[in-house]
Amino acid sequence: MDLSRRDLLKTGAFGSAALLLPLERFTNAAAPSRMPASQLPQPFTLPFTVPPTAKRVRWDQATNTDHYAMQMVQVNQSILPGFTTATWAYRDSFGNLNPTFDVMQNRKVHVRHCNELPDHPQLGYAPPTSVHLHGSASKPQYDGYASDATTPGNWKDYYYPNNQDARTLWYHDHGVHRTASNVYMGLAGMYRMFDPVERALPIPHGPYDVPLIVRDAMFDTAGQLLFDDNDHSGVYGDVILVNGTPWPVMKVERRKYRFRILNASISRSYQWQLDSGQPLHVIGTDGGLMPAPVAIQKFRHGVAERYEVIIDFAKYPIGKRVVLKNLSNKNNINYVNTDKVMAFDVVGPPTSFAGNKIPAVLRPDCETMTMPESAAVQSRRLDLFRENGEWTINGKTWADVVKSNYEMVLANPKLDDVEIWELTNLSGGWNHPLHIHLIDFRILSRNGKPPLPQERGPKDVVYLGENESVRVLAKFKHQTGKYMIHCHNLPHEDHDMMGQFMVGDGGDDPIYGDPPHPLPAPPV
Ligand SMILES: [Cu+2]
Repeated sequence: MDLSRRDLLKTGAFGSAALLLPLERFTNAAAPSRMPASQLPQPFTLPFTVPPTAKRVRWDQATNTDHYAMQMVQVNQSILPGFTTATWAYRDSFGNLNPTFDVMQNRKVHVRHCNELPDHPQLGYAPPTSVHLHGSASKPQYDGYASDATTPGNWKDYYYPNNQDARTLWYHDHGVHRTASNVYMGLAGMYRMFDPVERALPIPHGPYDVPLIVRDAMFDTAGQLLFDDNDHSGVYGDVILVNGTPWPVMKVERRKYRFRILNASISRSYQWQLDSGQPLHVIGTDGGLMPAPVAIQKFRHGVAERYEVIIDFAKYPIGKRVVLKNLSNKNNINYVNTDKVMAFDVVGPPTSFAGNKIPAVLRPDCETMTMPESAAVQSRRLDLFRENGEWTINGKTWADVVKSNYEMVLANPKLDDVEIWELTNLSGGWNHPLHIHLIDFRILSRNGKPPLPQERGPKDVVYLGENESVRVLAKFKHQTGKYMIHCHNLPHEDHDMMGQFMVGDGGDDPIYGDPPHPLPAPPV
């Protein structure tokens, strides 16, 4: 056991927000000025790209495991024309940056993550990292537990079972009290899990199944990323990036496309609408396919939520441009071009008609969506509010969890118990996209009314608008042990709206279950 690490964790030296705040405030105040809007690219002038696909190092037949080796590195990338920007990325052993993992259900994945990051270029800290695969029922020590920190010069293994239903997951940093600025630098990517049910549906697959990782950012006059969390309330940039490109334009054929939209922003929520007036057909939510598709003119999309959406470009003539707009929601800070996201140019007839349908039934038998409310054996209440300048859940913070030596829990369901949790944002002035790790849930009601149309699928993040109260039903299956619950507006998470629950009494230890090791890492 690394005693110095244990001591650091116990004394909370990684985790004391109070110690870190004055430095951060000072550094923010000294930050250089924002690039003027006139020097930013015009929307729909840069070509759309998709992230590369992650390449494994080897496949081990005996354990049915794909092995990947990744480095977290600082790399200069061209984001704004005429500038290079220092970013942080996960890089696979073939040089792919923030690649998309494509995984078939029941094929296990092992990823060795090496933290080779320098100090943060603006804030000056040495980044503690912890990689969370969001949407995966991973064991506690592989779930990106915030205080399971891998500091620069160390590596850690992560193992993923991939035994849930097909879904859109994403991997991102979860380092304690530094998640917002670590993710803002670029530590995020997509992870798609497929299964036979999803493969057999005549929905768009292959080149017509397209990741849309949407985030905002702002830049200083030298083209470097500028971090400002507005006194821990939120980070709101004036540039919208889709798969890393500002307001791109994508060439499409006259047929249906499936877009996996991930809101990977730090704080911004979106409200999608097509300028053509055509509906968006939502077929999937955080936990995978909905029981049935929902056609909707516009919908709200909070941080960390995933929505799979089909858009039918057969409705338009060749030469037509369709714009994906952002109508925004309350509590965002908007700029001149944050009301638009990307454009689609219809350029030709389909080269394939495969997977060109929206079936009336998608996944009717998903347990999360079919288990009855009467199966619940416990009801709990989690209230989200700000107290003494800190964001809290039931008045508690992650600092309280650290102080308790990681013992304090907000809930302790038994393995396979079904529970109803009532989640309430008690305040005006803020929204909280609340994420519960490990489990999928079904939204039973929102403010006493049925869930919103786009929310009628399995979820793991729920948007809690001002004074909203949402009841969710969840089965605490797959793993025992301690898992986090937190706001996914990342400055709220960092300061310090995060707690934990424990499934059963035991499970592997999230910090000492498989701790990091000093670099260099052996081959996977
Ligand atoms: Cu929040």
